[in-house]
Amino acid sequence: MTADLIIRSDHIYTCAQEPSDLFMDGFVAISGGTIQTVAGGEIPDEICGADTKIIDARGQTVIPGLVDPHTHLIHGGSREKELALKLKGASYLDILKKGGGILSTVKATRKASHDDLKDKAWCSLDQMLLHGTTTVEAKSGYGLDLDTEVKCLQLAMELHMEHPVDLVRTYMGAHAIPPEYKGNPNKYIDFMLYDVIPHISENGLAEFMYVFCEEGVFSPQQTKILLEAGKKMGFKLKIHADEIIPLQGAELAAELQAVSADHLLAASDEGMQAMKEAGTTAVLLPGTSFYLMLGKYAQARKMIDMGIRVALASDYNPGTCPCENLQTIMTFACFGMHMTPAEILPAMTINAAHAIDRSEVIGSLVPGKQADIIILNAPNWDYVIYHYGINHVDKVIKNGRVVVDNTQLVYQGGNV
Ligand code: IZC
Ligand code: ZN
Repeated sequence: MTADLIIRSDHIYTCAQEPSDLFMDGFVAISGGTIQTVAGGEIPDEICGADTKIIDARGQTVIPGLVDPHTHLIHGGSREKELALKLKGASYLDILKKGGGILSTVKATRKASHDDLKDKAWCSLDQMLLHGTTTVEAKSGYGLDLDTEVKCLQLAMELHMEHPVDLVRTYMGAHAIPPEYKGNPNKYIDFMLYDVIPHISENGLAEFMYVFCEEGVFSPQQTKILLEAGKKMGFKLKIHADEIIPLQGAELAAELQAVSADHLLAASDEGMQAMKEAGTTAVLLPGTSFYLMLGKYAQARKMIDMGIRVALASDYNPGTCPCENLQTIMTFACFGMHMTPAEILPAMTINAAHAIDRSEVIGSLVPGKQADIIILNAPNWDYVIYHYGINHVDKVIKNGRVVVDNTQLVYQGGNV
């Protein structure tokens, strides 16, 4: 069968299986939006038809499209005014207690029209795509009431259908206690358990459920009740675990067989061991550690050495990491957490795909997988991490179609 598109390069990192995951001279052939062949050597004549397009990426680096498994993509407004408060010493939880932080974004999101939310999220998705991200997990959690949560999750589906970037949806009603339930957290939890979670499940509005388990927000006991209910209603689970205070979130993630536990700066050794045994992916968010000025990062080295699957994500959100660019996150992963370039690459591709239960379809250059591929203006992968602060992405191929070319967006009307 002839290919629609063939990419030739001397640095193709497939992220399939070490050590055979780098072709120093080879090609990737794509047909019907799917990877057909990845091989070393010359391109065989029989896959080149009259309409086959060939991209010569020799001198450049070819890797799978980046996967961002933790974002808060859809929200209204921005929170730049909190920056000065933070610099004066106010903590993230102090700002939240004063009705700022998450609750100010809730107010802005409730007020925003569908089109305003869509335009803002679309711009963010364009930025992500320009920087090499081809699949994004998106959490709700800035509506909290039923209508706004549903509005945001429906919008995420609309964006998935219309924008080239693929979206995976997560319900996160358990992000903060909304003002209408102030002082009455149990009533809000009942509202989620009996009204919102069943509605979202019955209408197929989200695949995952996530709870912000943190001191002063949702306790481990409340988290467990919510996630167990979600699991019974068919959701896959994710947990905000041990970011600031150790609350045995990693242990809980393992116990509930969560797909991922996210943050983990304060995770215990026992919790990490339990995650390893349960096969729970660790999603680390070093951009957030940097932006919160914590002076501390998750123990990526220890987790990798223990054999835990480690993924990286942006945590793109208006409070603790307003950054869509995964290449910036790579800088913090390397220089903050001491992950090597060879560890960062799978953490942003195949391991990130595992974190959203998509490892069968994306995350590596393997025949039969979706043809999501990026071509970087760099002679090899290590160079991308080494030369920081610029966008290395030259081309993005999404589902076999070129959507970023020569560093510019070239898709038409979305719907790739
Ligand atoms: O809006 O501050 N961590 N939730 C939990 C966030 C960060 C997002 C925000
Ligand atoms: Zn987050």
